[in-house]
Amino acid sequence: ATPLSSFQGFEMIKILNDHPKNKSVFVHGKFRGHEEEAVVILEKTPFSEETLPFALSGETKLKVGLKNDIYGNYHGTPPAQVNGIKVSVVYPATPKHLVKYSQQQTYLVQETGDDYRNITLPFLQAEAFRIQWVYNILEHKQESERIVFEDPDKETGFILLPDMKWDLKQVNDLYLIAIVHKHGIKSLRDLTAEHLPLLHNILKKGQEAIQEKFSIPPCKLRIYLHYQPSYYHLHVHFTHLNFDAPGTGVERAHLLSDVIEHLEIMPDYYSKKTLAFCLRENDQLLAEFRKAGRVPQKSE
Ligand code: M7G
Repeated sequence: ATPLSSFQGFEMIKILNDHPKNKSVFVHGKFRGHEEEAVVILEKTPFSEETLPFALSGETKLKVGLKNDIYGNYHGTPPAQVNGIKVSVVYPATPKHLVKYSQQQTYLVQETGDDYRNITLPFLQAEAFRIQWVYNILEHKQESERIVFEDPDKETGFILLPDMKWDLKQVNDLYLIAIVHKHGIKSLRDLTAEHLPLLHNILKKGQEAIQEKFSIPPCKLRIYLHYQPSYYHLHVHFTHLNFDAPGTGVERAHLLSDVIEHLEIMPDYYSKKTLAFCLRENDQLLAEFRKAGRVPQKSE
C-alpha cells in the first residue's frame, strides 16, 4: 500500500465521532472510483516552542471578535507552520474499524477469570483485529527507521517505537509503545510470574531509552497496559505524564509497575482477578456478555 499524498477525490460518508475537547474528528469516507472505505482521523496539533514564534508574529492576522476595556477576543489566522494537522488513515477500513471509531453508548463490564475463559477468549480467537502491523514492526518490514530501542532477546526482548498517534513534533505529548518479541501473549490476562523478567526489562530499558533519546525522566512517564487492548499481542504504552491519551480511562489502563507487583505477590493474579472494562453498544463482545446473562439486556 502506497502512502497518500493528498485527499484528492475523498468523499465524506459520515462523521463517526467528534471530540471538541481534543480538537479531533473521526470521519468515514471513500475515494472516488474506489470501493474500499476509509476511516480518517483529523486532529489539531498542540503548540510547541518551535511553532509559537510563528503564531505570535506579524504573519498572524487578527480579526477582532470582542473588545471591552482591557479584554479582547480575536479570530487568528496563523502562517502555515502553525497550521499543521495530524492525520491518521485506516484504508481499507473493515466494518470493525468503523465500529471502533464510532460514538456509541458504553457499558461497564466486570469480567471474572471464568468470564474470560468462557466468553472473551473464544470470541477473541474468532474475531480479533489482525495484527499484521505488529509483525511488520517486529520483522523490521515497516517503521524500522522509527525504532527508538530494540532488545532482540526472544523471551525478554521488545521494540520501543513512537505510537502511530504521536507525530514526534513535541515531547509534551510523547507517546511510544513497546511491543514484545515473543508471540502468543495476548494481553494482561495471559501474564503470570513467568513473564516478570520480560516486564522488568521493558520497564527498565524503556525508561532508560526515553531518558536518553528524549530527556524525559521516569517520574514524568505514565507506563501502562490496556485491558481490553485493541490488538492482542502484548504491548506497553509509554506516555508523557502531562498528556491524557484518548481512550485511556481509569478502568482501561493498568500501570506496568502495579502489574509487576501484583505478579510478584501472586503469580496467577491476572487469571483470577475480575477486570472491569467498557464495551460499546455495537461491540460484538457485548452481545456475547449479554447472551451469557453477564450484562443486562438493552434498557432504553
Ligand atoms: P491498544 O491498547 O491495543 O488499543 O494499543 P488502542 O488503539 O485502542 O489504544 C495499540 C496502540 O498501538 C495504540 O496506541 C495505537 O495508536 C498504536 N498503533 C496501532 N497501529 C495500527 C499502529 C501502527 O501501525 N504503528 C504504530 N507505531 N502504532 C500503532
